[in-house]
This record gives sequence, structure tokens and C-alpha cells, in this order.
Amino acid sequence: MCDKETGQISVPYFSGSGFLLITDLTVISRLNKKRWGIKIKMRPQCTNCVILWTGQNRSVLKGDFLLVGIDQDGYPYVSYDLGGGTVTLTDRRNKLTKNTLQIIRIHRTDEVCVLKTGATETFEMIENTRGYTELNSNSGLYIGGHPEGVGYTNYKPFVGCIISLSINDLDIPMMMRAAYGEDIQQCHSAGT
Ligand SMILES: [Ca+2]
Repeated sequence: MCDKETGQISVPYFSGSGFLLITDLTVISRLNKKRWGIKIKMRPQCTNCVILWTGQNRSVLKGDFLLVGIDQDGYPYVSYDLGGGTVTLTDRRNKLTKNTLQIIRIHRTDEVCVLKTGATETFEMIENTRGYTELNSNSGLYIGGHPEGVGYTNYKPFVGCIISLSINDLDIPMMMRAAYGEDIQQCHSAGT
């Protein structure tokens, strides 16, 4: 970690002005495939905020990207561009109550994306467009925020605890793997 204050943190709390950045290629490469799955366990205190971001360019809003967040009404969504244009999937049946434990899962296969919230069996699917199926990302994985340069003026950094993150069924020890952290504190409400 570059920020000494984050050294003793086991579960990160995001205060709305920072993020964790993972540059470890063994983590990033799991998303640079045609199929992947993400599971996020969190206790959000925000709407209109970013949970995860990765993309092809960190300085300009161009190229492939993956964005997972909570919209202005409190619904979880995943948005991505694999080369064929931006696709956004929002789970409008499951509003995320603030400060309660929430689990969201995203599974993407060649042309289908599934977003599942909580223990319910509700989900939505969409087909991707124009035959682009692979996420090309080389900017690292941002947790709780996104690089300023990409120009999302209406998506704010995350507020709350992100308790665990797994990609393709493998747990990512966020604090151990992060190359950089900014404005991260210890989460005091990780349990149920
Ligand atoms: Ca692509």
C-alpha cells in the first residue's frame, strides 16, 4: 500500500472520496476473458455510486470498460462496453437498502449477462451486441471509485463497507492485493 494509514485495515470502509486500486495482473486477467463471474458482499451507504471499475483507458472515456454501481434510485447495475457499444443492466426489482448487508452477483458468458441481487432468484438477462465478447482492460481494477480522467461526472465514489470481492469464485484479498489506496478506513460493521 502506498498510503500508510491503510496498513492495518482488514475490511475496507470507503468514505466517498477514495478507492483501492489493484494492478496485479493475475487478478485483472480473470476479467480479461470472454466469461467471468463477480460476487460482491457489501454494506452500502450511497446511491449514484461506483462499486467497481476497470477499463482500457484511465485517462479518457473510450474503449472497453466494466462498471458496477448503484444508481440514483438505489438499484444495482452493471454497465460495460466490450467493443460493440455500451450495455447496461439494472436490477429494478431489488432496491439496495442502505447500511444493510447486500450481495450482488454478475455472471457474463459470451452474449448474456446476469445480475443477481441477494438471495432472491430474480435476475435479468440481456444479449450483448455485434459479436464483441471479450473485455480488454489494462488500467487496473478500481474498487469503490474510478479514475478521474474517464469523465464520469455523475458517478460518485462509494460510501460504505465492501466486505468481500470474488472473481470467478476466487476470493480477492482486497487490502493485500491493492497497489494503492486513498481515504480507506476500517469497516466496523462487516457482520450481518
Ligand atoms: Ca473488447
